[in-house]
Amino acid sequence: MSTDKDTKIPTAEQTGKITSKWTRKQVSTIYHQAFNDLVYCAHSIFRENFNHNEVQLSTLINIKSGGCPEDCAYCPQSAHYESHAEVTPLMEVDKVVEAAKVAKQNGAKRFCMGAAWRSPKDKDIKKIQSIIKSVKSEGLETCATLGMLSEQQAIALAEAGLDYYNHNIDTSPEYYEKIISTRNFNDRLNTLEIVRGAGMKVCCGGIVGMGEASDDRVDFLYELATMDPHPESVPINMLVRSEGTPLENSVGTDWLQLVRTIATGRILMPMSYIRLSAGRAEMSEELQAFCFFAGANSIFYGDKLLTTENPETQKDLRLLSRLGISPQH
Ligand code: SAM
Ligand code: DTB
Ligand code: SF4
Repeated sequence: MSTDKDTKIPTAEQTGKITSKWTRKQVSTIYHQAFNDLVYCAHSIFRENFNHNEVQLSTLINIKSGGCPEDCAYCPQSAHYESHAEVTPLMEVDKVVEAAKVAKQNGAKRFCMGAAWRSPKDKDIKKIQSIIKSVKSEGLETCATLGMLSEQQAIALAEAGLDYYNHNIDTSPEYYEKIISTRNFNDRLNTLEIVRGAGMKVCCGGIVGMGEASDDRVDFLYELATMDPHPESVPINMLVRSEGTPLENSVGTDWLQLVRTIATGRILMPMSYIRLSAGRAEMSEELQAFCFFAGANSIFYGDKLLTTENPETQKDLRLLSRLGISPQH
Protein backbone atom coordinates (compact mmCIF):
# COMPACT_ATOMS: atom_id res chain seq x y z
CA MET A 1 0.00 0.00 0.00
CA SER A 2 1.47 3.36 -0.93
CA THR A 3 1.48 6.05 1.75
CA ASP A 4 1.63 9.83 1.67
CA LYS A 5 5.38 9.56 2.22
CA ASP A 6 5.66 7.70 -1.09
CA THR A 7 3.73 10.08 -3.30
CA LYS A 8 5.18 13.39 -2.08
CA ILE A 9 8.44 14.37 -3.74
CA PRO A 10 11.04 13.72 -1.02
CA THR A 11 12.65 16.93 0.23
CA ALA A 12 16.33 17.73 -0.34
CA GLU A 13 17.06 16.81 3.31
CA GLN A 14 15.47 13.42 2.78
CA THR A 15 17.06 12.73 -0.56
CA GLY A 16 20.55 13.89 0.41
CA LYS A 17 20.87 11.07 2.97
CA ILE A 18 22.52 7.79 2.12
CA THR A 19 19.88 5.11 2.32
CA SER A 20 19.00 1.89 0.57
CA LYS A 21 15.44 2.00 1.87
CA TRP A 22 13.78 3.62 -1.12
CA THR A 23 10.29 2.61 -2.14
CA ARG A 24 9.48 2.08 -5.80
CA LYS A 25 6.89 4.84 -5.56
CA GLN A 26 9.45 7.30 -4.24
CA VAL A 27 11.80 6.47 -7.09
CA SER A 28 9.00 6.96 -9.59
CA THR A 29 7.99 10.28 -8.01
CA ILE A 30 11.58 11.55 -8.14
CA TYR A 31 12.07 10.38 -11.76
CA HIS A 32 8.82 11.91 -13.05
CA GLN A 33 8.88 15.25 -11.21
CA ALA A 34 9.13 18.48 -13.20
CA PHE A 35 12.43 18.48 -15.06
CA ASN A 36 13.80 21.69 -13.52
CA ASP A 37 13.05 20.41 -10.01
CA LEU A 38 14.70 17.07 -10.76
CA VAL A 39 17.89 18.59 -12.17
CA TYR A 40 18.06 21.27 -9.46
CA CYS A 41 17.79 18.64 -6.72
CA ALA A 42 20.32 16.31 -8.39
CA HIS A 43 22.82 19.10 -8.92
CA SER A 44 22.47 20.32 -5.30
CA ILE A 45 23.12 16.80 -3.98
CA PHE A 46 26.03 16.44 -6.39
CA ARG A 47 27.68 19.64 -5.04
CA GLU A 48 27.27 18.50 -1.44
CA ASN A 49 29.04 15.20 -2.00
CA PHE A 50 31.65 15.72 -4.69
CA ASN A 51 33.92 18.24 -6.25
CA HIS A 52 31.35 19.04 -8.95
CA ASN A 53 34.04 20.29 -11.33
CA GLU A 54 35.90 16.99 -11.43
CA VAL A 55 35.37 13.90 -13.51
CA GLN A 56 36.82 10.43 -13.03
CA LEU A 57 38.46 8.94 -16.15
CA SER A 58 38.37 5.20 -16.84
CA THR A 59 39.92 3.63 -19.92
CA LEU A 60 38.37 0.48 -21.32
CA ILE A 61 40.10 -2.37 -23.11
CA ASN A 62 38.66 -5.51 -24.65
CA ILE A 63 40.96 -8.30 -23.45
CA LYS A 64 38.91 -11.08 -25.08
CA SER A 65 36.64 -10.10 -27.94
CA GLY A 66 33.58 -11.76 -29.44
CA GLY A 67 32.27 -15.31 -29.65
CA CYS A 68 30.27 -15.01 -26.41
CA PRO A 69 27.70 -17.78 -25.79
CA GLU A 70 25.18 -15.35 -24.22
CA ASP A 71 22.44 -13.80 -26.36
CA CYS A 72 22.26 -10.22 -24.98
CA ALA A 73 20.23 -8.46 -27.69
CA TYR A 74 22.30 -5.29 -27.56
CA CYS A 75 25.72 -6.89 -27.82
CA PRO A 76 27.82 -7.23 -30.97
CA GLN A 77 30.06 -9.73 -29.16
CA SER A 78 27.38 -12.38 -28.86
CA ALA A 79 28.04 -15.48 -31.00
CA HIS A 80 24.29 -15.58 -31.69
CA TYR A 81 24.49 -12.63 -34.11
CA GLU A 82 26.46 -11.72 -37.23
CA SER A 83 28.23 -8.51 -36.32
CA HIS A 84 31.42 -6.58 -36.88
CA ALA A 85 33.06 -7.77 -33.66
CA GLU A 86 36.33 -9.64 -33.98
CA VAL A 87 36.72 -12.98 -32.22
CA THR A 88 40.05 -13.09 -30.37
CA PRO A 89 41.62 -15.16 -27.59
CA LEU A 90 42.52 -13.71 -24.19
CA MET A 91 45.25 -11.08 -24.69
CA GLU A 92 48.79 -11.66 -23.47
CA VAL A 93 49.82 -9.94 -20.24
CA ASP A 94 52.49 -7.71 -21.83
CA LYS A 95 50.03 -6.41 -24.48
CA VAL A 96 47.55 -5.45 -21.78
CA VAL A 97 50.29 -3.71 -19.80
CA GLU A 98 51.36 -1.75 -22.91
CA ALA A 99 47.80 -0.48 -23.28
CA ALA A 100 47.61 0.33 -19.57
CA LYS A 101 50.78 2.43 -19.84
CA VAL A 102 49.28 4.44 -22.69
CA ALA A 103 46.04 4.93 -20.72
CA LYS A 104 48.03 6.18 -17.73
CA GLN A 105 50.11 8.55 -19.89
CA ASN A 106 46.90 9.94 -21.34
CA GLY A 107 45.59 10.68 -17.85
CA ALA A 108 43.27 7.76 -17.03
CA LYS A 109 43.02 6.75 -13.40
CA ARG A 110 41.28 3.42 -13.78
CA PHE A 111 41.83 0.65 -16.32
CA CYS A 112 38.74 -1.46 -17.06
CA MET A 113 39.22 -4.81 -18.72
CA GLY A 114 36.30 -6.52 -20.45
CA ALA A 115 36.00 -10.10 -21.68
CA ALA A 116 33.21 -11.51 -23.83
CA TRP A 117 32.54 -14.46 -21.55
CA ARG A 118 29.44 -15.89 -19.92
CA SER A 119 31.85 -16.65 -17.08
CA PRO A 120 35.60 -17.18 -16.95
CA LYS A 121 37.04 -20.70 -17.03
CA ASP A 122 39.13 -21.58 -13.98
CA LYS A 123 42.15 -21.98 -16.26
CA ASP A 124 41.83 -18.29 -17.33
CA ILE A 125 41.90 -16.97 -13.80
CA LYS A 126 45.68 -17.35 -13.30
CA LYS A 127 46.41 -15.24 -16.37
CA ILE A 128 43.81 -12.68 -15.33
CA GLN A 129 45.51 -12.52 -11.93
CA SER A 130 48.87 -11.68 -13.48
CA ILE A 131 47.18 -9.10 -15.72
CA ILE A 132 45.62 -7.44 -12.66
CA LYS A 133 48.90 -7.43 -10.71
CA SER A 134 50.85 -5.98 -13.63
CA VAL A 135 48.29 -3.25 -14.38
CA LYS A 136 48.17 -2.27 -10.71
CA SER A 137 51.93 -2.00 -10.58
CA GLU A 138 51.64 0.69 -13.28
CA GLY A 139 49.79 2.79 -10.68
CA LEU A 140 46.28 2.38 -12.05
CA GLU A 141 43.09 1.31 -10.33
CA THR A 142 41.79 -1.91 -11.85
CA CYS A 143 38.32 -2.97 -12.91
CA ALA A 144 37.29 -6.15 -14.72
CA THR A 145 34.09 -7.38 -16.30
CA LEU A 146 34.30 -11.07 -17.10
CA GLY A 147 30.73 -12.34 -16.68
CA MET A 148 29.37 -14.47 -13.87
CA LEU A 149 31.80 -15.55 -11.15
CA SER A 150 31.99 -18.40 -8.66
CA GLU A 151 32.96 -17.54 -5.09
CA GLN A 152 36.40 -19.04 -5.61
CA GLN A 153 37.00 -17.00 -8.75
CA ALA A 154 35.93 -13.78 -7.05
CA ILE A 155 38.27 -14.44 -4.14
CA ALA A 156 41.13 -15.11 -6.57
CA LEU A 157 40.49 -11.78 -8.35
CA ALA A 158 40.30 -9.91 -5.04
CA GLU A 159 43.54 -11.54 -3.91
CA ALA A 160 45.24 -10.38 -7.09
CA GLY A 161 44.23 -6.85 -6.07
CA LEU A 162 41.24 -6.19 -8.36
CA ASP A 163 39.63 -2.98 -7.11
CA TYR A 164 36.28 -3.03 -8.95
CA TYR A 165 34.15 -5.64 -10.65
CA ASN A 166 31.71 -4.45 -13.31
CA HIS A 167 28.54 -6.51 -13.63
CA ASN A 168 25.49 -4.69 -14.93
CA ILE A 169 21.84 -5.43 -14.20
CA ASP A 170 21.23 -3.59 -17.49
CA THR A 171 17.48 -2.89 -17.11
CA SER A 172 14.42 -3.66 -14.98
CA PRO A 173 13.83 -7.27 -13.84
CA GLU A 174 10.70 -7.36 -16.03
CA TYR A 175 12.36 -6.12 -19.22
CA TYR A 176 15.48 -8.24 -18.65
CA GLU A 177 13.93 -11.37 -20.14
CA LYS A 178 13.03 -9.52 -23.34
CA ILE A 179 16.72 -8.70 -23.82
CA ILE A 180 18.55 -11.84 -22.64
CA SER A 181 17.35 -15.43 -22.56
CA THR A 182 20.55 -17.28 -21.65
CA ARG A 183 20.60 -16.09 -18.02
CA ASN A 184 18.22 -14.32 -15.68
CA PHE A 185 18.18 -11.24 -13.49
CA ASN A 186 18.82 -13.31 -10.35
CA ASP A 187 21.99 -14.77 -11.87
CA ARG A 188 23.24 -11.19 -12.06
CA LEU A 189 22.32 -10.43 -8.44
CA ASN A 190 24.01 -13.63 -7.36
CA THR A 191 27.37 -12.62 -8.90
CA LEU A 192 27.03 -9.13 -7.42
CA GLU A 193 26.63 -10.68 -3.98
CA ILE A 194 29.66 -12.90 -4.56
CA VAL A 195 31.73 -9.86 -5.64
CA ARG A 196 30.75 -7.98 -2.45
CA GLY A 197 31.47 -11.05 -0.36
CA ALA A 198 34.99 -11.18 -1.78
CA GLY A 199 35.53 -7.55 -0.71
CA MET A 200 35.71 -5.85 -4.12
CA LYS A 201 34.00 -2.59 -5.01
CA VAL A 202 30.96 -2.93 -7.23
CA CYS A 203 30.44 -1.23 -10.59
CA CYS A 204 26.85 -1.88 -11.65
CA GLY A 205 24.51 -0.06 -13.98
CA GLY A 206 22.78 -0.58 -17.29
CA ILE A 207 21.58 0.67 -20.62
CA VAL A 208 18.89 3.14 -21.65
CA GLY A 209 17.38 3.19 -25.11
CA MET A 210 16.65 -0.52 -25.59
CA GLY A 211 12.93 0.12 -26.10
CA GLU A 212 12.19 -0.02 -22.39
CA ALA A 213 9.39 2.05 -20.85
CA SER A 214 10.07 4.79 -18.31
CA ASP A 215 8.64 2.40 -15.68
CA ASP A 216 11.49 0.03 -16.55
CA ARG A 217 14.04 2.79 -15.99
CA VAL A 218 12.38 3.51 -12.64
CA ASP A 219 12.52 -0.18 -11.68
CA PHE A 220 16.13 -0.41 -12.84
CA LEU A 221 17.08 2.59 -10.65
CA TYR A 222 15.06 1.17 -7.76
CA GLU A 223 17.03 -2.10 -7.96
CA LEU A 224 20.36 -0.23 -7.87
CA ALA A 225 19.39 2.20 -5.12
CA THR A 226 18.05 -0.52 -2.82
CA MET A 227 21.34 -2.42 -2.96
CA ASP A 228 23.00 -2.15 0.44
CA PRO A 229 25.57 -0.70 0.11
CA HIS A 230 25.04 1.12 -3.18
CA PRO A 231 27.38 0.22 -6.05
CA GLU A 232 30.39 2.54 -5.80
CA SER A 233 30.23 3.05 -9.54
CA VAL A 234 27.09 3.20 -11.71
CA PRO A 235 27.62 3.15 -15.48
CA ILE A 236 24.69 4.51 -17.49
CA ASN A 237 25.10 3.45 -21.11
CA MET A 238 23.03 4.79 -23.98
CA LEU A 239 22.46 1.86 -26.34
CA VAL A 240 24.99 1.77 -29.17
CA ARG A 241 22.94 0.25 -31.98
CA SER A 242 25.23 -2.34 -33.48
CA GLU A 243 24.72 -3.85 -36.91
CA GLY A 244 23.62 -7.48 -36.78
CA THR A 245 22.19 -7.35 -33.25
CA PRO A 246 18.43 -7.62 -32.64
CA LEU A 247 18.50 -4.02 -31.33
CA GLU A 248 20.20 -2.68 -34.45
CA ASN A 249 17.07 -0.71 -35.38
CA SER A 250 15.81 0.04 -31.89
CA VAL A 251 14.10 3.44 -31.74
CA GLY A 252 16.22 4.29 -28.71
CA THR A 253 15.11 6.98 -26.34
CA ASP A 254 15.42 10.73 -26.22
CA TRP A 255 18.01 12.77 -24.34
CA LEU A 256 15.48 13.74 -21.69
CA GLN A 257 15.19 10.16 -20.44
CA LEU A 258 18.96 9.86 -20.25
CA VAL A 259 19.23 13.04 -18.15
CA ARG A 260 16.31 11.94 -15.97
CA THR A 261 18.00 8.58 -15.39
CA ILE A 262 21.30 10.21 -14.41
CA ALA A 263 19.69 12.85 -12.20
CA THR A 264 17.52 10.28 -10.40
CA GLY A 265 20.56 8.04 -9.91
CA ARG A 266 22.47 10.97 -8.40
CA ILE A 267 19.62 11.71 -5.97
CA LEU A 268 19.15 8.09 -4.91
CA MET A 269 22.86 7.24 -4.63
CA PRO A 270 24.49 10.53 -3.58
CA MET A 271 27.98 9.14 -3.02
CA SER A 272 28.27 6.83 -6.05
CA TYR A 273 30.21 7.73 -9.15
CA ILE A 274 27.74 7.89 -12.01
CA ARG A 275 29.47 7.16 -15.30
CA LEU A 276 28.17 8.57 -18.54
CA SER A 277 29.26 5.45 -20.40
CA ALA A 278 28.64 4.05 -23.90
CA GLY A 279 26.93 6.22 -26.48
CA ARG A 280 28.87 9.46 -25.98
CA ALA A 281 30.21 9.35 -29.55
CA GLU A 282 26.65 9.99 -30.74
CA MET A 283 25.84 12.61 -28.11
CA SER A 284 26.14 16.33 -28.60
CA GLU A 285 28.52 18.22 -26.34
CA GLU A 286 25.50 20.11 -24.98
CA LEU A 287 23.89 16.85 -23.86
CA GLN A 288 27.11 15.64 -22.24
CA ALA A 289 27.45 18.97 -20.41
CA PHE A 290 23.86 18.62 -19.20
CA CYS A 291 24.60 15.09 -17.93
CA PHE A 292 27.62 16.41 -15.99
CA PHE A 293 25.41 19.11 -14.49
CA ALA A 294 22.84 16.49 -13.48
CA GLY A 295 25.51 14.58 -11.56
CA ALA A 296 27.43 12.32 -13.94
CA ASN A 297 31.05 12.41 -12.75
CA SER A 298 32.86 9.67 -14.60
CA ILE A 299 33.41 8.77 -18.26
CA PHE A 300 35.08 6.16 -20.41
CA TYR A 301 38.11 7.92 -21.79
CA GLY A 302 39.96 6.55 -24.83
CA ASP A 303 39.21 6.30 -28.54
CA LYS A 304 37.48 2.94 -28.29
CA LEU A 305 34.99 1.21 -25.99
CA LEU A 306 34.95 -2.58 -26.43
CA THR A 307 34.07 -2.89 -30.11
CA THR A 308 32.61 0.54 -30.88
CA GLU A 309 33.88 4.12 -31.06
CA ASN A 310 34.23 6.54 -28.17
CA PRO A 311 35.08 10.25 -28.61
CA GLU A 312 38.79 10.87 -29.23
CA THR A 313 40.79 11.68 -26.11
CA GLN A 314 41.78 15.13 -27.44
CA LYS A 315 38.16 15.96 -28.12
CA ASP A 316 37.17 14.92 -24.59
CA LEU A 317 40.00 16.91 -23.02
CA ARG A 318 38.91 19.96 -25.02
CA LEU A 319 35.30 19.57 -23.91
CA LEU A 320 36.24 19.14 -20.24
CA SER A 321 38.55 22.12 -20.40
CA ARG A 322 35.86 24.32 -21.98
CA LEU A 323 33.51 23.26 -19.16
CA GLY A 324 36.12 23.97 -16.47
CA ILE A 325 36.00 20.32 -15.42
CA SER A 326 39.29 18.68 -14.39
CA PRO A 327 40.19 15.01 -14.57
CA GLN A 328 40.30 13.60 -11.04
CA HIS A 329 43.83 12.79 -9.81
N1 SAM B 1 30.49 -10.36 -20.73
C1 SAM B 1 30.50 -9.58 -19.56
C2 SAM B 1 29.12 -9.23 -19.08
O1 SAM B 1 28.18 -9.24 -19.87
O2 SAM B 1 28.99 -8.91 -17.91
C3 SAM B 1 31.31 -8.31 -19.68
C4 SAM B 1 31.27 -7.47 -20.92
S1 SAM B 1 29.71 -6.74 -21.36
C5 SAM B 1 30.07 -6.13 -22.96
C6 SAM B 1 29.56 -5.32 -20.28
C7 SAM B 1 28.38 -4.41 -20.44
O3 SAM B 1 28.53 -3.60 -21.60
C8 SAM B 1 27.01 -5.01 -20.60
O4 SAM B 1 26.45 -5.42 -19.39
C9 SAM B 1 26.22 -3.83 -21.16
O5 SAM B 1 25.66 -3.07 -20.13
C10 SAM B 1 27.28 -3.02 -21.89
N2 SAM B 1 27.06 -3.06 -23.35
C11 SAM B 1 27.33 -4.07 -24.18
N3 SAM B 1 26.97 -3.77 -25.45
C12 SAM B 1 26.45 -2.51 -25.41
C13 SAM B 1 25.88 -1.66 -26.39
N4 SAM B 1 25.77 -2.03 -27.67
N5 SAM B 1 25.45 -0.44 -26.02
C14 SAM B 1 25.55 -0.07 -24.71
N6 SAM B 1 26.07 -0.84 -23.75
C15 SAM B 1 26.51 -2.05 -24.08
C1 DTB C 1 29.68 -0.74 -19.14
O1 DTB C 1 28.69 -0.47 -18.42
N1 DTB C 1 29.89 -0.24 -20.36
C2 DTB C 1 31.09 -0.75 -20.95
C3 DTB C 1 31.68 -1.57 -19.77
N2 DTB C 1 30.66 -1.56 -18.78
C4 DTB C 1 32.38 -2.81 -19.97
C5 DTB C 1 30.91 -1.45 -22.25
C6 DTB C 1 30.25 -0.63 -23.29
C7 DTB C 1 30.22 -1.40 -24.57
C8 DTB C 1 29.64 -0.63 -25.70
C9 DTB C 1 29.55 -1.43 -26.94
C10 DTB C 1 30.85 -1.93 -27.48
O2 DTB C 1 31.84 -1.15 -27.62
O3 DTB C 1 30.92 -3.11 -27.86
FE1 SF4 D 1 28.50 -11.76 -23.76
FE2 SF4 D 1 28.68 -9.72 -22.07
FE3 SF4 D 1 28.06 -9.31 -24.66
FE4 SF4 D 1 26.28 -10.47 -23.09
S1 SF4 D 1 27.07 -8.38 -22.87
S2 SF4 D 1 26.85 -11.16 -25.13
S3 SF4 D 1 27.58 -11.64 -21.73
S4 SF4 D 1 29.96 -10.07 -23.87
